[in-house]
Amino acid sequence: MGKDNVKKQNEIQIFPDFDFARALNHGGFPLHNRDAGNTIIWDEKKSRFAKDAKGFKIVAHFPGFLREQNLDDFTKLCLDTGEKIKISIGSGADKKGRDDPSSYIHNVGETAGAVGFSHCQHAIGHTHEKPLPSRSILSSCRDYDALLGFMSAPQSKILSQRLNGILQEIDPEFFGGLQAVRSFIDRNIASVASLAANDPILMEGRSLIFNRQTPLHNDSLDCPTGWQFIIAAGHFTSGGSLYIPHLDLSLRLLPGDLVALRGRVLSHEIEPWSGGQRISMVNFTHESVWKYAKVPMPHLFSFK
Ligand SMILES: O=C(O)CCC(=O)C(=O)O
Ligand SMILES: [Fe+2]
Repeated sequence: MGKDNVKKQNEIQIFPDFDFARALNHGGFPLHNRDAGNTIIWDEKKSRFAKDAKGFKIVAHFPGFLREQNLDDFTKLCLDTGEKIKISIGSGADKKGRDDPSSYIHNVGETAGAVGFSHCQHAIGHTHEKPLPSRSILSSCRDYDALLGFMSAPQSKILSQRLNGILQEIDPEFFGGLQAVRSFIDRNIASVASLAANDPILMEGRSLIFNRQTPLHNDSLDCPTGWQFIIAAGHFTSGGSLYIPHLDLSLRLLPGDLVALRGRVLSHEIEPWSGGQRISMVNFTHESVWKYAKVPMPHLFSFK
């Protein structure tokens, strides 16, 4: 897709060659190549949306979302948590995919590893059973204390509330569905309800990632019509952008920057970075949890 094909309207950029509904139902859209020279780069401190050919919102970019003391406090909380749980590499379910050990950058004095600590999730192949807290939260009293400490720390609670607010703004229908999922959980799954009582984030899924140059993937368990949030923290100073080959779009993802994307359909990867520690937190919601709670997911024709 050439740059000339893209119509700009204030902070909304239309990608006329990409049709989200078709990509979701039939696939078949080419993955562009970052090196071909036509890449659209969003590297300014300006909030923007990307919409597809039919005007569906598919990406939202909020550079500078977390700033100054809030960013420093969040970075510190992430590093302290990683240290307390003795975070490690490649122990998750996806160690041959996006969590391949070779994707981590090892630098002296920096942390490398990832931990998933969803309020609730289904074990693979057990989507008819109750979704329960991630095993990582309950693997030891030490980890329970550290991860619950992360969730209920003031800086992460405030961040969670702000992320809920952003979601409500960009997709009120999806936000309403998530509220219905939460209310089902509160009524039916005591262990999850007790975690959620300490942590306002509505998306039940979360991972915290240190120094991973996340390779190209799509999040195949996420809600098809849903969103995932990626927020960067740490000390790196350049690079580390998020590249979306379907759109040939590279988005700045420096410490404090937030990207929301429909990550089930739009594949994405992290570009190399420099200047220090990279941290990212991903918030997401799995289709199987909505199905278990019998909450309808937004239909393609209803979102904008
Ligand atoms: O490393 C990142 O920030 C991207 C992570 C991601 O896309 C994922 O875990 O699904
Ligand atoms: Fe992802």
